[in-house]
Amino acid sequence: MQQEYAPVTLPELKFGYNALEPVLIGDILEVHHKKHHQNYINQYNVLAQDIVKKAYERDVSGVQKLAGKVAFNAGGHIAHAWYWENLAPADNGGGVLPDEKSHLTQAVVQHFGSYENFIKKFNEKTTAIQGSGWGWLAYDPVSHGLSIQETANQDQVETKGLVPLLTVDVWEHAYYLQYKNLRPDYLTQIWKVINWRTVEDRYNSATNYQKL
Ligand code: MN3
Repeated sequence: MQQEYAPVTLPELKFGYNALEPVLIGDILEVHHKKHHQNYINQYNVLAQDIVKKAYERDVSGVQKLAGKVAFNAGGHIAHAWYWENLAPADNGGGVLPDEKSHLTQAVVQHFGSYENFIKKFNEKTTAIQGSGWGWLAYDPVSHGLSIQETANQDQVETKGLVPLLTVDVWEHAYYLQYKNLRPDYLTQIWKVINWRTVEDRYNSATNYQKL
């Protein structure tokens, strides 16, 4: 007998919708979290049950047809959950770079020269994503290297075997209400509210370094 399906639920933000102003206005954050993120979760919950049902019915073709939609909505949930964790109000750690002794800082300097250069390259590459997608700082557990990655739609760097450390949503719904078509302006401002502690924690966890 099948177990009862336990739906995925929307993770709460660790800050209020207005807490990232003036970088991101409250309207953007509220709609983005309550509507967009919630919608990926709702779709995922329906599709996850459908695909399990098809699998139980040995409807392989039905499973195959749903798989892409499941991946899209699962990706939408996973990426947004990362994104919210990557953000923090400017008066509560947002934008504060890790200190120079940190393992993450050493790796960023080794791979990009400095945080300033990393941010410049990240913004160039992420601005250039055509249509909707995400920019990432990712760790490769095989080469131990860091890289900037771009993915389309709700695609995840984990499917490339990489560990996501930082992600920025560049779907228009992430900035349009405030920045209109100016994705580069959104990307310039977003670093003021990036929660580097979470990036550092993920790096330390991925590399098994102890937090300094
Ligand atoms: Mn989004």
